[in-house]
Amino acid sequence: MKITLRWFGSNFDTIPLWKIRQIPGVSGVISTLYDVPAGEIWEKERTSALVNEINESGLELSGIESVNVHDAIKAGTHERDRFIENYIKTLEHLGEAGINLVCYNFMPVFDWTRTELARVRPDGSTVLAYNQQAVDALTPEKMFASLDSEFVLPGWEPERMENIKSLFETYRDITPEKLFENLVYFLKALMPVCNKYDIKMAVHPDDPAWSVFGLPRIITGLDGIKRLMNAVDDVHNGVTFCSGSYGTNPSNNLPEMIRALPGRIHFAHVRNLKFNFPGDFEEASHLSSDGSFDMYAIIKALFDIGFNGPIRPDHGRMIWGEAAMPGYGLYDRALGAAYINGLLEAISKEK
Ligand code: CS2
Ligand code: MN
Repeated sequence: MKITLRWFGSNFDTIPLWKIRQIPGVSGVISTLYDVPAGEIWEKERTSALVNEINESGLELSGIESVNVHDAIKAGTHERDRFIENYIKTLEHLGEAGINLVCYNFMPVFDWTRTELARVRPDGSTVLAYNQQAVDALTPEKMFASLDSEFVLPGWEPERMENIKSLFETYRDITPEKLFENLVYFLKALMPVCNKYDIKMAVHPDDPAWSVFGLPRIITGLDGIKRLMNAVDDVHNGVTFCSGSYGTNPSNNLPEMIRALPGRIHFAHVRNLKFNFPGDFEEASHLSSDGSFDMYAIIKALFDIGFNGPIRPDHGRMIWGEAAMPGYGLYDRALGAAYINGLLEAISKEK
């Protein structure tokens, strides 16, 4: 496994690459062109400039998170083929730059949902948290306003929020079944270019792993992913295994899910959550005993199925007075990386 950190690019991220380079065992970053709107083609020059910048810092670009999928593709509108063509062009440019991992999600309208960006934990650290009652009491616009972040939140960019009413309208008749068909249509169209450049597509789970604001969601558990793996049965159609997203649903058995997907997990996100009561959870440090997941069992399952792609600590807590994009500070993610290193060393020596 290659331990990596997510990095949003020098225009957006407050953390410079040289600091990431100093975390033991971290050999690469997962990045994106954060300012390219979903649906637009990534220019060749900008893609290779990103690779060069990262290489110059002594790291590699281990994959892209994300090339966002335009809502016309997700909703299957008459415009989708044009946007799929653009996505294919972007993949060509990525392939030519030697990149062979692309993470994306297929959540309608927006990405992850949390109701608090800085809930205080007993040790004084702050974390992202989710409360179902709070979601049920709000509209997406009000929730976005109440999050009140000084940073652009990945997946909640202000320009998405501008079109939110018409976006909801677009999805009015989209059932989960229709959304699934649209995902299969999209992936089938991508497979030739993925095969040509050996690019692995890795779908990120929906977060939380159930429907919010009445929108359909399909990547929430093992049945849905297995169905998707069979519908487009090509190794380039794979999964981002994100413990923190699948794990929002306590009935998802994370190690069992990993063991059911050999060869199809191309990217792993690890983070821990603490369930407080039904409908309420908060993010925790990566350490098993701080949250509700058995991190040893998760890493062991990845190891046992022979997963050797990039793995990254996912959201961290905000600690030691750091100010950064919620979930994406340096300190706690570096602790997370160190913990993953420790688990991996122990597991590999057990053999
Ligand atoms: C990430 C997601 O920050 C997070 O929760 O895991 O935003 C993820 O990057 C996207 O869903 C992938 O497209
Ligand atoms: Mn994730």
